[in-house]
Amino acid sequence: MDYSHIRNEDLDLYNLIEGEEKRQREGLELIPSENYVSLAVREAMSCALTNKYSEGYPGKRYYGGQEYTDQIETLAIERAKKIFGADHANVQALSGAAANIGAYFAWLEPGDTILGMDLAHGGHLTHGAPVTYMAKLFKFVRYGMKDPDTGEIDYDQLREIALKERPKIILGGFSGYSRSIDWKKIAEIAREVDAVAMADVAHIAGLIAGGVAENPFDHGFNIVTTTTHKTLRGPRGAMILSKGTVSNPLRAPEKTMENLPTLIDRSVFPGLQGGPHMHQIAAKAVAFNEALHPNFKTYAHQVVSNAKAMAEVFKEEGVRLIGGGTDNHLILADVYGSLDISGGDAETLLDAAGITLNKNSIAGDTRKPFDPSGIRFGTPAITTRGFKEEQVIEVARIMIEVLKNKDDATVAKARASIKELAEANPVPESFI
Ligand code: DSN
Repeated sequence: MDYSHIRNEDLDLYNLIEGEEKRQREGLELIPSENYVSLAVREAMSCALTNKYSEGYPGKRYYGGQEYTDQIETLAIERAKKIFGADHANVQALSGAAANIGAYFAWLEPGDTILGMDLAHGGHLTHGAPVTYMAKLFKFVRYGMKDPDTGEIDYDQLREIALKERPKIILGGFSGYSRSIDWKKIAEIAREVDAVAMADVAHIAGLIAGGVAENPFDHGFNIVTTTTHKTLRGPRGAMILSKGTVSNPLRAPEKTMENLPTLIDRSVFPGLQGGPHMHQIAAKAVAFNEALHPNFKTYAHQVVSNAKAMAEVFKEEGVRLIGGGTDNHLILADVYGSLDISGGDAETLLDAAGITLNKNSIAGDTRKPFDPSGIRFGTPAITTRGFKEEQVIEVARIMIEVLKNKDDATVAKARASIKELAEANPVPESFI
């Protein structure tokens, strides 16, 4: 990207941006929720649409001058619907948290109950962590894994809690879970207790788009939320997809499943947000077009093959993996239990070696969240760089060596190898 105007106006900021560009170029990104977007997505993010206000929805805005914005938002909506087989897409949600909150308020009243995955078993902050405002407004009850070593979700427990608590939403989805979810089972339980089945697929949206993970809509889910910047490889942002009919988004309809799309639109605007970020919506449209390209299928399959290959190396080296392996793009390893290093120290050491990942609590963790027992890492970003099994196995071996030896010499040697790997696999400018 050309940053000449920033450089002329604000050298301090320019230097910091350049530093981050270099960090991303020379290191390897293994945070499973991060990725590299195309230059087309970045161009859309910095285009003139950032100047525009567009409260409302296509054809029903509160501001003039919507000749192009209406068409841009419609493009993003139609592409999103096509990718996920949805009846409706709200592409205005600014972030994953806003998408989830928007979906909760579309269907619930304060005090209502949501049944979601236990945070310690892989659920997300916005699925009812006690520190969130949502946890003060709604009652969250939780299901979890039967056994962290196999990762199988306890669907009997899920059903029992659903029958007892009668939640209005049953939520499937995660930010730290490496196995597949039985969407059909969850949707069946939701129907049994007359709840809306909602999936937060933020982590695996790209895998669904690429046909390598199951789509909750194919199994009877009513609402699917997702961020757009993880495996889906778009700009930071989110969307809410739903099944049902669409009426006037600015009128309050009855709370019926058929009206979910309208309830969601009203919940996002005017309920939760003001003006949509039209540059972000344009960038989503670009990314959705890329996700519809046949190349994206190849990418998504490689993301999973790479994660499986890395998981095997860790297993061969005797490292305990939560879930016993991976079906998706991420791996959760108990480094404290297996390699006698805390998650925090592992993150710091690997950072010094040029590998970025995050410390993560594991089910039943005896350590504090800020320095837990686990690390979480994954393959979306390095797969975008073109890494195949051979290279990710090399990366996994380097990681193990650093975590086992824990000394400066090993870190320095690893850093040199990682830089070499990164330089041999530059971040591509476009994907189609
Ligand atoms: N922060 C994201 C993640 O890393 O999984 C989820 O919002």
